[in-house]
Amino acid sequence: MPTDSYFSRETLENAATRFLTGCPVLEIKEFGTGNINRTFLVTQGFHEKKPFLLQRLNTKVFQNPDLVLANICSVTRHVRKQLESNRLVSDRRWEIPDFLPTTDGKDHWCSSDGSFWRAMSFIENSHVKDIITGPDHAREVGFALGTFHALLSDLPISQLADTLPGFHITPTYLERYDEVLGALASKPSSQEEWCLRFVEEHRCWAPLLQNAIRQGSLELRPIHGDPKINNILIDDLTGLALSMIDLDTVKPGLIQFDIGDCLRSCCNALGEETRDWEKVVFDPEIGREVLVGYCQIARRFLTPADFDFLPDAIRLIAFELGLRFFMDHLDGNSYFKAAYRGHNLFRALVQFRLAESIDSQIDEIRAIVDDLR
Ligand code: GN1
Ligand code: MG
Repeated sequence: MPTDSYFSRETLENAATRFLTGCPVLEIKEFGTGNINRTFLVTQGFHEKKPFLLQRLNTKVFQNPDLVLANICSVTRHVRKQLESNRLVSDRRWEIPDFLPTTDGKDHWCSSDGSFWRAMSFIENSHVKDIITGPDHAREVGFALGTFHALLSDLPISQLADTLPGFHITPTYLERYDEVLGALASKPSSQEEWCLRFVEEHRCWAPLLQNAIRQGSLELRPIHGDPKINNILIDDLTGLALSMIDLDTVKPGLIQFDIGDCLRSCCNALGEETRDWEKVVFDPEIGREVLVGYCQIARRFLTPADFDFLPDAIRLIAFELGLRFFMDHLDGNSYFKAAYRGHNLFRALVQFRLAESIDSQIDEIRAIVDDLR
């Protein structure tokens, strides 16, 4: 398996041509900010041929890539059918990313070193942002997630495989974290100490959603799995949301994971990559706008229990992501790409600080959720 730091032009071009029909490659450049996969924008040599996205799936994380592709196909097929028969988003542009077949009709290409390559249509005249630009943008992000959930609300979860066992199961992350801690040899730095203390003081949050599933209060539904702000495409022209991208994590789960993940990424004006972690705060007013947009389309299928668990779920998902980053930092950064020394530690500090800020405003967040019921 090649290292994650470098792909030669030759390697990339070799992969790209598997998805091309007789057209030369003009340019290939790295695209987006994903923490797991590598994504490249490929521009083709003939003017009339559209650019497309070439991706190398991280098969250390997605150990069953065929199932990942099968899930995406089930979801996109279902959404296409829904769009033909209902009017949920009939008044706006709404697009679904498409896989491109290889020249011999397959949905991916494996290179001799075992790399798993696939290609997707590039949705033009659209953009993503890493930080919310204002209330309209926040409502659009919420609307996109609500649309995604609404379009999938009648897809039986039996049609989706669990492609990432343990994903969003906070108690399982804690168990692994305890193992990593047990094997730790070096003395923690002051920032690591802060994280260690934070986890110890708040580990009681971890079982909330798993208990809710066990007790039958919440049920599994098809979820996106990674609906952070920069997975929602915005139309350049109208400013309206037009797609949810990055469908690798679609699987059965709780919509609370998705809503929590969306809010923790939208309501942090410094973004999840800031090093200024001490200044990170959760902005409940942005949260309100995201939820207003979400409920505009999703209220019809939300149960009272769905609302009950939301405030705590938002806090939990920030805590969980912090724990995942921190664990990876302690464990040699083998899961999340790290661009500099301490990168995953800073990411952890940001999420823990966010969870702390959510905790200190939990009554206000509860009141916002209650307003929307
Ligand atoms: C990862 O690779 P990316 O950026 O799409 C991660 C998500 C995290 C996210 C945090 C499969 O997503 O769970 O929320 O980083 N994806 C996986 O930015 O673990
Ligand atoms: Mg992702």
